Amino acid sequence: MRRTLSRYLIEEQREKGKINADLRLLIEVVARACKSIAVAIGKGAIGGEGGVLGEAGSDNVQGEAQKKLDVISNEIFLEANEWGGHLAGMASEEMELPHAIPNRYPQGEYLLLFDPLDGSSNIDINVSVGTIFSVLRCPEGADPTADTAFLQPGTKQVAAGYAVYGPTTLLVLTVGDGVACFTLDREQGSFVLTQEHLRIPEDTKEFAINMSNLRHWEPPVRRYVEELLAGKEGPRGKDFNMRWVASMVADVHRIMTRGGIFMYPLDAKIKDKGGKLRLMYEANPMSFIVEQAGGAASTGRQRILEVQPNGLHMRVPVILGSKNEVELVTSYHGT
Ligand code: AHM
Ligand code: MG
Repeated sequence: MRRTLSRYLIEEQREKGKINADLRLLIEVVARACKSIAVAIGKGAIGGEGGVLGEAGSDNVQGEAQKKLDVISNEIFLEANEWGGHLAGMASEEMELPHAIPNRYPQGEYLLLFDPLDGSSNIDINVSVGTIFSVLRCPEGADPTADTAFLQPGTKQVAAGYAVYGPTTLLVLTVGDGVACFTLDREQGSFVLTQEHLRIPEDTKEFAINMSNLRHWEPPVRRYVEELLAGKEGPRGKDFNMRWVASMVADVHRIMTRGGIFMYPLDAKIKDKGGKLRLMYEANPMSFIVEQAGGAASTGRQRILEVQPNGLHMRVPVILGSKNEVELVTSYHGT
């Protein structure tokens, strides 16, 4: 019998006691929102007035030009999640401030953080993009309309996941009980469990990094990558392969499938910002998933999940994937 996402979640609630009914509902609603985003993306140039591809003509809080689908995906997430009664508040990579749950709806105990459309530079060229989300509990007495309620380290996450909109739409999820992968059955409209207990091999021969930044990296990362590039003749004694999709979801999903190391380290160009990727919407949920699959995730100097956020849109260096490789890069940082 096919196990759908709904069935998986009911088992996590009823048989394993890992989640409660509200968190189950929250994840169901997030999955539904991902389905709607998949439909919108699938329409491409024939969606709506003038298609859904291209620029929206606005900038987000990060000062980045928004694509039409960034805006559409953000709206889908907000609308799907605000009325269910399971949330105290939401925060999005696309919005400067937390989104308050309108008074006309009941308030719940959870906080939902998301990057509605990650890798959006790939939309117009028809390459995989995704959605990343993270769930925290709203601290007792905290105001969910204020940043401070959300500023909790990644170790506090109660669930995290991502959807990849590729040749198939996948949802990869953890509720702190390992990682499961679901495939969207487009005819039935449901996510079907296709892999459970995902494990990332501890060793790998594949790495992912934007090599064009090599001259800007710090010495530890440069040393590590130069050793990989030296191949069989170098200190590692084996050849390494390189892949870079430039959609974090797609690059991380490859690592979830066959191992590897993904890096978006600090470099001289982005040093003032603290890194490229955002802690709350990208680094934390991905690190939770990777650790749940036996991998590791570090800034080079600290376990990502232990970073105390200092702002909703804080950025961090990200090094994650196969454990032995992440530990090696971290050791080069002298930690
Ligand atoms: P986005 O959230 O604005 O799409 O940016 C994040 C993306 C990641 O998905 C990806 O790993 C990285 O930016 C790619 O960066 P680069 O353009 O340097 O290759
Ligand atoms: Mg992103």
